Amino acid sequence: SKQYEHILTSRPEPAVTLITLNRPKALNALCSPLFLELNDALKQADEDSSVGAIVLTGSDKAFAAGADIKEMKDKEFSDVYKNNFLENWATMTTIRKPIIAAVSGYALGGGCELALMCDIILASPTAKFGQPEINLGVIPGGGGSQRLTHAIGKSRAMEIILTGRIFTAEEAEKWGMVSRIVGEGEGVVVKDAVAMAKEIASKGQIAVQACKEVVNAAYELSLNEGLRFERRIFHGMFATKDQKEGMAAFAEKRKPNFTHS
Ligand code: CO8
Repeated sequence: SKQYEHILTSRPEPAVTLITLNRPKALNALCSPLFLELNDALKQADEDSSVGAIVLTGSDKAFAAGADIKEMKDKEFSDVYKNNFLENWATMTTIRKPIIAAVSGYALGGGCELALMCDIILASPTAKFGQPEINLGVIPGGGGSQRLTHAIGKSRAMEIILTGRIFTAEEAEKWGMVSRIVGEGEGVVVKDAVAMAKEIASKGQIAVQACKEVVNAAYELSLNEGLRFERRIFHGMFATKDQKEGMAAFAEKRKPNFTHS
């Protein structure tokens, strides 16, 4: 796989791409070059038909401690407005394959927002989330005000964003922002995320992609529009070989052999 400067990529399972943020000295602060590399690696995995799911992680100490404050601090309004600063963060949301965030340590500011852009968040018991932008005289800029509010509700999101306080893995789980907390120990969250990604990658890729598409539609559409959209996509599944194979395998009491077609 490609050599990058700020991230590492690997294939811990034949059908799983693992992307590791790798700026240990800066607690994986998200500088612009890191983002370009991350987007490139995500697109590559999305286009590789042998990849079924993606895991995004950081280090034991930090998933990511936010956007790079040192890179941002001297920017002027004219720079950020003209160049549409942070616009490329949205690239991640165009990826069709499932992305699992394996979060250990700090996930602050842009780091928390990055996790929220993923499809599933698994947290180590050491995970520490927060939107501390208020302490820097700014506001969340990577979707925190929207995605965190959707994930945990208005009152909690207001508290977190207005006070800037860190919240724990336990709180994040109780509030429904992370799907679960894994066992203690270095590397456990990545191991569990890779196992989950492997399981997802064993399904038919077309149905997996469609699941992601319809669940995400729940954030954009009214209930009636969403239900209609889901039913149309469901109907579309009957044009795939994987539907024939999956249902035939059930009737024949055997395991399906999906061909992603
Ligand atoms: N940017 C740049 N450098 C950072 C960042 C950061 N966000 N976080 C940590 N670092 C650097 C430190 O400066 C330090 O570098 P050096 O050794 O050269 O001094 C190194 O990483 C280690 O950090 P600390 O010594 O501070 O480590 P501690 O264990 O004492 O503290 C903390 C860890 C609590 C995480 C602390 O580093 C901290 O508070 N970091 C900043 C957290 C923060 O405010 N994050 C929000 C940033 S603003 C933001 O994300 C806006 C989002 C905009 C949208 C982005 C698009 C999605």
